[in-house]
Amino acid sequence: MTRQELVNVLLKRASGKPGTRGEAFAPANIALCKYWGKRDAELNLPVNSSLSISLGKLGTKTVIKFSKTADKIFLNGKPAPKAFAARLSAYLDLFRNEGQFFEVRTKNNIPTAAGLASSASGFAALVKALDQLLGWGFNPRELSMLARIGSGSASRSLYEGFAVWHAGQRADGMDSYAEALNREWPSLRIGILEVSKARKKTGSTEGMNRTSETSELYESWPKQAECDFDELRTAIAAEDFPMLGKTAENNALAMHSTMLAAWPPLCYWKPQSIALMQKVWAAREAGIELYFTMDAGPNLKLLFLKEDQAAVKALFPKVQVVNPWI
Ligand code: 2P0
Repeated sequence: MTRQELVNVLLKRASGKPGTRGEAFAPANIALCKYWGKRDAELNLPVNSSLSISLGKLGTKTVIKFSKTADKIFLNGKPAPKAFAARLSAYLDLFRNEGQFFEVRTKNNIPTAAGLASSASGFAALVKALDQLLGWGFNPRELSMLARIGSGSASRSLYEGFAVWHAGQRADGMDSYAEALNREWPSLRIGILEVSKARKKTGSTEGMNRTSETSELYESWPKQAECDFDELRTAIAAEDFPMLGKTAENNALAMHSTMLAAWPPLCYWKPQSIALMQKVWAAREAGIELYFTMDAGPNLKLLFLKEDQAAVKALFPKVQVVNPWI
């Protein structure tokens, strides 16, 4: 099945009438059980289910209107870079009628430098704004499927707080959607530790494809991810922070291990990333309940509880603390 065929199936369910404008916000999200590997690259269907936490007010706001001539795409108040605009226009092709163009203004309030201004909040905000402009009247599950075909992790950015993205089994991906866990954990905090602002050489899509095609260790990944997904759900239900932290950190390190065993090898870490990991391990040995997770990049995201915030800030003066619940 192609993306266009999937979109056509969903659009048959649309109920409303087009308006003149759409405006929406979607948060960035950090996976505690990672999405790493596709069972279908065309439809962005994942090998494993994943679980994330959204970053509250940090994310993307997007306004969309119709445009008379060509698409006009702005990022943070300026005409968007070519590659960004091309990716967005190609996505909009899935929805446009003949001769229809769009004006899209998208703004990130995530510090781009922290490597978090990913495609996730961008595609989620765009899909929500499109739903308003084109009057689809879709529910969050349907919107998460549309966001998914823009970028897999965007499916989870439809929600605040914890979100799960079910891998599903169907070839058409109609059972691969995200939903909210609807479970608040008000004392949970995320700390962003920036290691590098540089653009990564290998994007996530290429990275996960190379890993699943060449890494012997990838064979063990789906099984571990499935266990971690269940453990995290249990930890969240029980508000068991050590269990959550341990599972998330181990999941991230297992994902990075599959990459190191790929060929050519894939290592997103910088020397400073490793130094920071070791600092986290030393802090834990000294009795602080502190854990980390890392995505396809060199930056660390710390996980800790509000009561340890002062200790974490003392150890990592540059940490940017995010409260996911506001
Ligand atoms: C995640 N990542 O679960 C994992 C962890 C990176 C490492 O989702 O190809 O940009 O657009 O579906 O969503 C990044 O992958 O990839 C990602 P595509 P996406 O957050």
